[in-house]
Amino acid sequence: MREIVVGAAQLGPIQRAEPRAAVVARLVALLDQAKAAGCDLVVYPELCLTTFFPRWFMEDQAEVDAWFEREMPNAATQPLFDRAREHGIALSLGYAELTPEGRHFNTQILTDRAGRIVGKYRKIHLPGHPEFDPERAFQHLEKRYFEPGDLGFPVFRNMGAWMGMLICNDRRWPEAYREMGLQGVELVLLGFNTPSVNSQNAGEGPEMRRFHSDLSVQAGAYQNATWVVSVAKAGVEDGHPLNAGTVIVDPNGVIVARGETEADELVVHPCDMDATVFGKATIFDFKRHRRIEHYTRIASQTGVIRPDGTER
Ligand code: CDV
Repeated sequence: MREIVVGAAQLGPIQRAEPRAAVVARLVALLDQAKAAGCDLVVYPELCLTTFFPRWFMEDQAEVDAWFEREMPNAATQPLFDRAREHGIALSLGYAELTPEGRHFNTQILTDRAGRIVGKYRKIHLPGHPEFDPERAFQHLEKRYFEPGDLGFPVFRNMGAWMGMLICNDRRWPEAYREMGLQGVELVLLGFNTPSVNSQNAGEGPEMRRFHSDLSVQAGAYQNATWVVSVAKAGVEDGHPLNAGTVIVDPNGVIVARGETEADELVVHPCDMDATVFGKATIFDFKRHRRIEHYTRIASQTGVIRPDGTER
């Protein structure tokens, strides 16, 4: 048995005017709850230090850059890192990263129990659009404010387990899990901000969105025999509802713990890394069963090309 007690630290809404210090105080409060609950590792959502700013159209780069962190930890987040080290709890959290070279990424990091950063992932599947879109009910400008991640899908050894990270839209792409599955991942940590309605399809509401989210993480877990911890930012941010749906999924694809609110909430589950062994050794023993000679299209073609040569 290799048990890691995981706390999925769902966040309620963060309003545009809420300063980082107030948000970090909420993250620390969840960390204290996690300590009381016996957690070894706490996972926070995507862009967890600010409101989901890609919904706002901005042209002034200085205004955009104000949402980004130039270093991690920094003055605002140091109290979180200090408390995590004090408690001996590892962290994974998402934030907007501005590199010294001026590059912008939607990033998630992983620390060990001493508060040292041992892993970094930069979001690869960026949804949305780069310019203001008057056709949409609201904007989703990730393609404007971030560039696609440049680190691939790395897997890290931490706390005696193999851990990887995904960010929000990545959870819908089977290739993302499989890249980590092929590195033996046992625990996938991911955070998300999913609007409760589809900006291009008013008929797609919260229930369908929840179904798609669950379906994606359950499939990713089962098909790679890995735990998946999927953590929401939820509730209404400046009039814009975000779907809840925090879940912890076991390597059979079963949801073993679920958030019940749209507020700050800690969802806890003891995750045995050895529960991944059976699936990895049998039905998803990749070495015995994969047929890569038939998968070349996956890594050489992006969009659809029909057998008659037409594209969609
Ligand atoms: N932050 C996200 O990546 N959100 C997308 C929405 C736009 C569909 C998601 O996949 O949940």
